[in-house]
Parts: sequence; structure tokens; C-alpha cells
Amino acid sequence: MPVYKLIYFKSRGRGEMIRLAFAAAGVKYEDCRLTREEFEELKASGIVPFDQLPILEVDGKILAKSMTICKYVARETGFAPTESFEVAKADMIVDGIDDLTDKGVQVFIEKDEETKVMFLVGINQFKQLWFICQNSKLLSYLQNNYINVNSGRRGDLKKLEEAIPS
Ligand SMILES: N[C@@H](CCC(=O)N[C@@H](CS)C(=O)NCC(=O)O)C(=O)O
Repeated sequence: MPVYKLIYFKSRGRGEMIRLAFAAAGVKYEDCRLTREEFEELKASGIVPFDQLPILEVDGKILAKSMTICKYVARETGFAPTESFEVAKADMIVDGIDDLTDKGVQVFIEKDEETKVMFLVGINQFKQLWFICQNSKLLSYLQNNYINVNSGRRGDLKKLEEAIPS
């Protein structure tokens, strides 16, 4: 098994899907979470493709782009399908998650509170979210494996689930 080092910020963001993929596969990896200053230093070293995180080091070799990394981890750990149409279906869900993440990032970086709320409402109405939840059972996976029952966040997810048309 190669030595994996995932480098991202001290947040879930675009790194979390990769952390979930490793967790689902039960594969050990170093979960390196940088501060903004540490990221600037790493960038200055010139090893960060696209000057963006996350990146994954695999035995010292570097891979960038969160969804590319997710798909790579899924292939390496036996979670990815191999039949052509099934691969395309998995890619379709990954692309949907990517679109959804872009919308989430919009909310995260928006400073104006009213615009933030507008973006949030937009996400709840976002068809991709419904599709992903229906097809990948993402929400139930998150609820069963990831959300701390005692943290109160389970309630948030429940609300989100109820907002999704069935
Ligand atoms: N499509 C890329 C987007 C990566 C991206 O935008 N990463 C942000 C953090 S979420 C970043 O590193 N931005 C550079 C910066 O903040 O200076 C991916 O999925 O990896």
C-alpha cells in the first residue's frame, strides 16, 4: 500500500470527500491540514499544481484536483466500478458533487449576509443535490458513518433531507 498524504486546509471544503473516501475504504493516510500561512509557504516551494488545494501525495508524487483525487482513491481501494456504463454513472455523480461544491464555496466566501442566504436557498432547490442524494445514498451514508449523533448536526441534515423532494 502506498504512503498517502492529503494536504488541505483546516476545514472540510474540497478535502472532505477525499477524507470520506479514505475512511469508507478503511485506508490509512496522513491528514495534513494547513493554515493559510503554511499554504503560502508550500505554494512558494513550487510543488502545488494550479496553486490550489487539496493535493494528494502518493509516495511523494503529487496529484491535484479534488474529484480526480477522489476517483483515484476509489479506483485504488476497489470502490470504483469497472464496467463502462457504471464508470460513466459514477463520473456523473462526481461531476454533480463538483457542481454542488462550487455552489457551497460561493456561500462560504460570500461576505454579504443577504446574498449568502440567497445562495443557500438556491442550493436547497438545486436539482443535483436531490439527484445525488437519491442515487448515491450520500445522506444516509453521512448520517450513519460520519455525523456525530451527539453533535446536533444530525438535525441539520434531517432538515436538509426534508427539503429535498422525493
Ligand atoms: N477544482 C479544484 C478547485 C480547488 C480550489 O479552488 N481550491 C481552493 C480551496 S477550496 C484553493 O486552494 N484556492 C487557492 C487559494 O485560496 O489561494 C478542485 O476541485 O480541487
